[in-house]
Amino acid sequence: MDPSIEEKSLRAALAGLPLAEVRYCAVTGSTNDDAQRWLENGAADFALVVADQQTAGRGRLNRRWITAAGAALAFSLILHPTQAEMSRLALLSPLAGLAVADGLAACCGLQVQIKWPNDVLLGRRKVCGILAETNWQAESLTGVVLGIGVNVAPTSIPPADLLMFPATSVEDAAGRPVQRWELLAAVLKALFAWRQRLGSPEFFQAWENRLAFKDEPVQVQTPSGALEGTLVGIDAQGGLVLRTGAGKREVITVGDVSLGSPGLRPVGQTPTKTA
Ligand code: BT5
Repeated sequence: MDPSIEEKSLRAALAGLPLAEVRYCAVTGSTNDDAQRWLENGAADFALVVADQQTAGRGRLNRRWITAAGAALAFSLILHPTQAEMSRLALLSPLAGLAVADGLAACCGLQVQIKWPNDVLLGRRKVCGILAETNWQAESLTGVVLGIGVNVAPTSIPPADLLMFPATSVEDAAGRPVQRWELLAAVLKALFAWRQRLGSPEFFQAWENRLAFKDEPVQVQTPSGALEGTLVGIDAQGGLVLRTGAGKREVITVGDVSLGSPGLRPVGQTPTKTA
């Protein structure tokens, strides 16, 4: 579609939301990189960068995120954390996960699971990835960039050999076409609402209710090695709680979760231990 028509339709869908400013790019490297630069040049709270296509989209740990043209949502929201939010920065990516969950429920009637820390799954396949990044100048926090990518049309799903975990799209799950800017508006609306309740009991309850693989055997790859155990839940800081075979409680703050059952391991990943 003509980029100016896309942009008009995007701006119409976002009208009425309390966004500071919206920048639209037909093609960019990474909306998170654009948002970081904008933040350094004075972007306000709730400034938003949206791209139709990314050529250098990023995941966590410098992994790649693929955004095909005309088929996905790729956007980055700039936040200036309040004093209260400063002590809860780790909850900003689950905030995005809850927003995507509510947006998909409101817009498409879909029920998602959140794979800790912040992948959004439909039917145990990844439909959305989230990358929250802080921006510091010397000792002070300039702001946070909350980057969100959602596979909307089936053509947004990357080839299986590029995936760590099986993927799907919103339209595959909904069984009908979805207007992506309407979905974006629903996600942002939910994000504004959850931000008011960041770290509240309802926030943790909603997160736990959608937590993927609860009470199931999982394997977690952490920077210091792999851990296996039963997924118990989330602690008050947003860490993942596992109960290992020896009955020990382990809290993990950084890692990638996969199911302990061999059939559902991330694509291409082999277990370090057999159960
Ligand atoms: C993520 O990282 O899932 C975070 C992705 C964040 C993307 C958004 S898009 C807007 C903003 N701008 C950016 O540059 N980034 C953000 P991680 O958990 O590390 O997962 C990365 C892995 O997901 C890759 O290694 C692939 O296996 C897989 N992957 C890549 N593209 C995918 C896609 N479109 N759908 C499903 N899985 C994908």
